[in-house]
Amino acid sequence: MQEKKLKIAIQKSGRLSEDSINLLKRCGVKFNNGLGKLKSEAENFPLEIYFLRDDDIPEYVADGVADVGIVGENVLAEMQKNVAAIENLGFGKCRLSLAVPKNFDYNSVQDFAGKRVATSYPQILSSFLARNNVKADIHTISGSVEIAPSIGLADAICDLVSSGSTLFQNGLREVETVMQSEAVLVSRPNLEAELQKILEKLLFRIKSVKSAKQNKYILLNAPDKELSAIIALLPGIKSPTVMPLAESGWSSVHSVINENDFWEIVESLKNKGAEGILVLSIDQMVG
Ligand code: PRT
Ligand code: ZN
Repeated sequence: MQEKKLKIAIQKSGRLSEDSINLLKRCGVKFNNGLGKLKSEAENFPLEIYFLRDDDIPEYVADGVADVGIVGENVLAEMQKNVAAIENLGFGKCRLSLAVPKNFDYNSVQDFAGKRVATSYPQILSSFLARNNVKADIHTISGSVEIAPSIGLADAICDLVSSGSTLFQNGLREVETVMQSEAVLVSRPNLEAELQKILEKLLFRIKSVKSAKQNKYILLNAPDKELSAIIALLPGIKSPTVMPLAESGWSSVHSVINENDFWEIVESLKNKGAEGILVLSIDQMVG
């Protein structure tokens, strides 16, 4: 009997494509992602990869054309399909925000009452406005939302923002965050047992890749008299590895540290006399 394959839909070309492909590759899945391909079969994992427009992914997953997919939470919330987010992936981070022209005298969300707001996210925006008891006139447009106020099409916009430079270049000011978003792995509910098993295998690998990205491997030389203070700075997974150096009075210390604490810890280590500090990225961190 032929082995069943899990079908995953990822963005064909856009902001999530490269990170989605890299994530699968770091999970050890080998496949050909040649330009213009619609579908690819993994060589060493029971996975079929579909390359699609991001807006179509929730529907394809809900309809069972694909079993799982990678899509922004913004698209997932807008499309309102019967698919569940099962894992945050840590890339494609942005926020959906309301922005007004610089000369708009803005005080509160009530100022949108009766205003024309251009957006590609009418569902998310209308529920946000309803939650705030504001009645505005939502104009749905599919692209270049940021130019709507300057051409007289709208009084304000609701669009995705990451650095904020697009808003700035168009003379707009961000005033309310409607939602935060990042790429998520989505699945259709009630996958059959065999597919669920493959998904769990993939998910285990995804989690290992994610925690590897959040951590760094650190090696350093520590003067023995400061060893306990240095060890206290480095919790490690269980506890740091300590080995004597050839030169007496010194030890080599190995550990794993969280990326967020990285600079703080390195500074404290130097203050305690640590030398030859090396920091390496981790490929996989299992269990
Ligand atoms: O062709 P397809 O339909 O697949 O792609 P698309 O053009 O609809 O989507 P794409 O590739 O632009 O974005 C895919 C997903 O990336 C989005 O759904 C978000 O989840 C995520 N993402 C993250 C972003 C941004 N950051 C982002 N900055 N999507 C769009 N933008 C745009 C935004 O619309 C605005 O035009 O970038 C501009 C703002 O960026 P800053 O840096 O100037 O603030
Ligand atoms: Zn799209």
